[in-house]
Amino acid sequence: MSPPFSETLVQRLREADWVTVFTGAGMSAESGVPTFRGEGGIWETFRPEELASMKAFLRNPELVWRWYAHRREVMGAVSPNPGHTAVVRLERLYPGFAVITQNIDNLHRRAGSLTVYELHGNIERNYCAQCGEPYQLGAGEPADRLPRCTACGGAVRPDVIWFGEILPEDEWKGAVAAARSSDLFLSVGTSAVVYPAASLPVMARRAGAYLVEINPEPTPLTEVADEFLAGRAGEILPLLAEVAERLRESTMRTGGDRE
Ligand code: BV8
Ligand code: ZN
Repeated sequence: MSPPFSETLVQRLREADWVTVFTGAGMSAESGVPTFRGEGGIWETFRPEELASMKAFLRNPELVWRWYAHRREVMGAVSPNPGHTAVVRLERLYPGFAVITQNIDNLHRRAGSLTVYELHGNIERNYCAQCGEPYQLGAGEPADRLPRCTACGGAVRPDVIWFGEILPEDEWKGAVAAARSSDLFLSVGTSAVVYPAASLPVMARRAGAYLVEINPEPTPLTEVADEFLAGRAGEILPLLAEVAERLRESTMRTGGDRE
């Protein structure tokens, strides 16, 4: 089946120097990680502020810790899906490449992606909310009991960015530089409602990137994007990677001159 990609997208896949893939929870849906806002999403049962915020943690650290312990367990038990692997295949084809993810599940790194900007942190890292000391969960430690900092006895929290918290500076700077360098910017599996992350696709487009959105549903980004590919990440990204490999290999074989 020939892929449903436009001439412009094919041309960018052939000629891009820099490709960026921006991902949200929909990227991991096919691995079995529930999204946030869709049906069956984790936030159907309560509002995000109730748990993904410092206020919630201060009010009830045990509850928030248990919620993340549950999510860590889910994320640890799943594997990267063909969408993640396709992103790794794409990374090998372009001199400039970055993954910018809002996901905290570490699945891009586990799939083998090398340049990954984790805007909202990583659930596998924890630190003391009091003194900032990193905290390594002990192997035999009961996962759902709130750990205490070995240095100061403070409550330990997951190294994720909660609402109202600023994004890690290096990750944000790297993501902005990648967006601004992109010839092709793929926004995959995100509802594009959380800021400042959701400003990156538009930033990329303003800087000259061809903006492609991959999602089974339209989002607020759809009307801004140059191309909307309706479908699942695990189905469309492998098709994209296949086309890109064919195009880039033929370019390499003919020594880089355009057909
Ligand atoms: C900050 C980590 C301030 C924790 C998360 C009013 C207007 C605008 C902005 C604001 C506002 N009020 C407050 C704000 C700012 C706020 C914000 O944007 N709120 C939104 C909700 C309105 N932002 C913040 O607070 C940020 N910090 O602004 O700081 C500041 C500034 C200066 C100085 C001091 C402070 C911090 C935001 C980070 C919050 N942390 N997560 C955790 O995970 O528990 S957000 C959370 O949402 C996740 O990171 C998630 O990734 C992110 C975005 O969600 P998505 O990834 O898009 O997931 P979602 O479920 O929504 O969508 C999934 C999509 O996938 C759907 O479209 C679906 O159709 C699609 N899909 C499903 N299956 C598939 C698929 N796609 C492809 N394939 C499939 N198979
Ligand atoms: Zn401490």
